[in-house]
Amino acid sequence: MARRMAMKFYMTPGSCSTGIHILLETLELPFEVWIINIPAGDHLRPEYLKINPRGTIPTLVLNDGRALTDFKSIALWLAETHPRGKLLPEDPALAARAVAPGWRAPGWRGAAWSPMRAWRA
Ligand SMILES: N[C@@H](CCC(=O)N[C@@H](CS)C(=O)NCC(=O)O)C(=O)O
Repeated sequence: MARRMAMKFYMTPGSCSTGIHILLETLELPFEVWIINIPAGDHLRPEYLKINPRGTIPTLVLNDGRALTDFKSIALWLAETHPRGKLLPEDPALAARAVAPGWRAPGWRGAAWSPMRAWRA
């Protein structure tokens, strides 16, 4: 029997990446979890920077090897490639409205804010 490919999900428990973890579980997708220990500096190791040069989590490596390295991009990709999960409204106008304000709301991870970034300073 053919084995289903699993995406690789790089995350830190208790961080913003938990939101993507919930989406992956909600959609019942096959994925491997790779823990990135930020306090230990895993996110700045060369092998991780090869995958995500920004050195942040979450990262989702797709089955074709491409890496999505931003919370909002991953969430949008999941919503658009798995419409049965109804993560976004079917009506494009409503979906646009749902995404636009969400870009600034806490539920959709804000790009500029990071409590962990201070650890690097
Ligand atoms: N724009 C990125 C930022 C992600 C981000 O800043 N993640 C934090 C954890 S919540 C992180 O990786 N911090 C480590 C660092 O900035 O050094 C996104 O929205 O995915």
